[in-house]
Amino acid sequence: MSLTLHFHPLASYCWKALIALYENDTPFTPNLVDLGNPAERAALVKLWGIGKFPVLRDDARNETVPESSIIVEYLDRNYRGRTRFIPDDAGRALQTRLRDRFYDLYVHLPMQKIMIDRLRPVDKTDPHGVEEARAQLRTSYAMIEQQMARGGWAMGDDFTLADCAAAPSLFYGNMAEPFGGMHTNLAAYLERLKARPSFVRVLKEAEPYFQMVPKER
Ligand SMILES: N[C@@H](CCC(=O)N[C@@H](CS)C(=O)NCC(=O)O)C(=O)O
Repeated sequence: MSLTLHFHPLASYCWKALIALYENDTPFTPNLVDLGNPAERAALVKLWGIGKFPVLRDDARNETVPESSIIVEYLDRNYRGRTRFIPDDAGRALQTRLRDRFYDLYVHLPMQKIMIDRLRPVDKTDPHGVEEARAQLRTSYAMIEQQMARGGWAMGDDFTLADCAAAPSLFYGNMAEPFGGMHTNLAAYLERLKARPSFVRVLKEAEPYFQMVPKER
């Protein structure tokens, strides 16, 4: 088995890579990294100086691939399966990458901001930054609500990279800043994602760690 995923089962960006691997039953060796363990953190930093996961190591091709979107695209290119993450059509490929950027930058990052603030010492929290993140999430939710009026996946009929990005960001986003009753298309999209077998598996594997998710104070 040439692929190793360095990850943690609770980490939202790692879910993106796991969903892609599980979609196509791509064989890989999971390496659970405990960032609280200095040796394990140092080993991750050696692979990718930024020290964030997921990181995919491919011994067969002698490549180390960081960044969840790049990992999913790398799998699509080199370990292609029944689910294609980037459409062949150049225009649709660009739209797919745009939706992936949208979910990472305008849902995932503000969600992380809110969650990580909960871990800060009480005298070091950033209420203004958290309020900005909440406002960003509400703007993004309203846009997704319109996009998803047609049902289906982020790009329509086919499950793509954009859905790999949407699943973790919306799952945790709904915890950080709940959708509220008026976003029915958005809520229905998250339910479709949660019923997708690849994501069902990710959530099941994360379950033993869910008590580590930071709670609102
Ligand atoms: N842009 C990166 C973000 C990765 C990221 O933020 N990973 C988080 C876990 S979800 C992490 O490694 N956090 C640990 C840290 O920042 O020390 C990606 O798409 O992979």
